[in-house]
Amino acid sequence: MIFILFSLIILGPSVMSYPFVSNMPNVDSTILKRQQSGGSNPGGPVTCPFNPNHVPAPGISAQFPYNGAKDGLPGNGRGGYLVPAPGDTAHQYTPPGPNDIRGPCPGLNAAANHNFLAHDGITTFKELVDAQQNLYNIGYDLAVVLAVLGLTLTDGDIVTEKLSIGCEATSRTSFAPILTGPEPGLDGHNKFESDTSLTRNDFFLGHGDNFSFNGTLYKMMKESTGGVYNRDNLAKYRYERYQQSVRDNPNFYFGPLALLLFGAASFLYGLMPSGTRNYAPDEYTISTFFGAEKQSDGSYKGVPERIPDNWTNRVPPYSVVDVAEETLALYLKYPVLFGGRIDGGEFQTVSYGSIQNGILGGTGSGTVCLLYQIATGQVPSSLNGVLAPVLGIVQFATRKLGLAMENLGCPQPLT
Ligand code: HEM
Ligand SMILES: *[C@@H]1O[C@H](CO)[C@@H](O)[C@H](O)[C@H]1NC(C)=O
Ligand SMILES: *[C@@H]1O[C@H](CO)[C@@H](O)[C@H](O)[C@H]1NC(C)=O
Ligand SMILES: CC(=O)N[C@H]1CO[C@H](CO)[C@@H](O)[C@@H]1O
Repeated sequence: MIFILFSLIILGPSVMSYPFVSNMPNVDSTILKRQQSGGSNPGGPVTCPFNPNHVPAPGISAQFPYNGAKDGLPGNGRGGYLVPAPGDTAHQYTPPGPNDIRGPCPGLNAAANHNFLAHDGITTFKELVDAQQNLYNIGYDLAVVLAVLGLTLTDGDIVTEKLSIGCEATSRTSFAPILTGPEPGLDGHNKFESDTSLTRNDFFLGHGDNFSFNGTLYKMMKESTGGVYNRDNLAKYRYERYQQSVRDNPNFYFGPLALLLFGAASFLYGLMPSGTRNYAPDEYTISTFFGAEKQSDGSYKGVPERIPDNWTNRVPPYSVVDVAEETLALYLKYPVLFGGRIDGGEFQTVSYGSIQNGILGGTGSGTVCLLYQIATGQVPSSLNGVLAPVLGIVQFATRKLGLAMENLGCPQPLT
């Protein structure tokens, strides 16, 4: 907490990239109100499961090579195969036990439930990059961008390169908890985790729990889309969620990182559909990945996420350019303002990169570079209370992204 405040108030560059925050008359209480995590709050270390038996993900083998991604390096990018591979017992579905951490991302939860990530939910940069390629056939460039975002925006540890896919497990991710301060993991709010998720509560409305599956929201998504989770229907549902949050959430914040929610929405039709079902983004597929189990009374209960039976992944890799184009396409169907409000006050817009006065500018390459800008550390992160602030993260991200994104022509960060 101290570190979050510290980085927002002291670090000029971070504040400038968040004018919405810096313009607030009362920055301290604002941040405090939005960042009540940690301790025994939802997502905090007190209630976070602890599994003393950390077993790294088994990875691929000569017998079951998937697309050949290992050690955080590029695989061959060729998808269209069954996952798990027939006979590959190492990657069969294994539900999480009470000591295993799961979080807000159905894609990573499913990966951990099939041992593409360490089953206890404490994963690494390399596991994330490998799993995204081998399981989903995500392109190497996007796999690296998402893994960098996971580690930097949500306070994984850039020294150990470890990250909790859910609640705060600093004792297991940090190289030195005293130096790094708390590392909240993917549950940490308003860095990666944002308001207006598809199936997660807004932070404020959920009393701090914005990461658990919410069956009411899943049902709304199903009814709004008619169970066809394509671009048009998800664009509409995302717009409805935005309106719902504007109406109900006096502390609604839809900042630059909310862009990532559009990207995640595109995963429902871009990554989850199966070749054995003609790549249809249908109810069976989506409910299985989301762990949404329909009850006899018509409500939905959260159960562990899994890969649908007889599932084959997409054939061409899903790249950064793909996700940027889909992000923009989803946004442009129902353009909304980026910004937020405090205690029901007036809505204030943000400007950041190709988002100006709350409006996302309409070019695919602008959106690619916006993702790059977010990934290279120009957004506040709590990691930097004591470690070389911002610069360390920028260097980490730039180093990781160099190979993956150097050809995209985005302005390079100053390091
Ligand atoms: C390193 C890689 C990844 C990281 C760090 C990551 C992280 C996250 C986080 C923090 C959220 C919560 C956002 C929010 O609700 O505010 C999220 C949501 C989501 N992620 Fe991921 N993710 C990754 C990869 C994937 C993959 C590979 C898939 C799918 C195959 C996926 C699918 C989704 C979906 C569909 C949501 C939206 C859930 C909802 O709104 O209910 N993610 N992810
Ligand atoms: C789920 O979301 C609905 C709609 O926003 C909300 O009314 C309800 O309180 C949420 N349920 C839980 C358990 O948080
Ligand atoms: C699984 O998918 C394959 C490839 O499309 C198909 O040949 C097979 O019949 C399917 N099996 C089941 C059990 O659905
Ligand atoms: C603090 C709080 O409201 N926690 C609730 C959030 O939502 C989950 C279910 O999604 C409840 O089990 C928690 O009690």
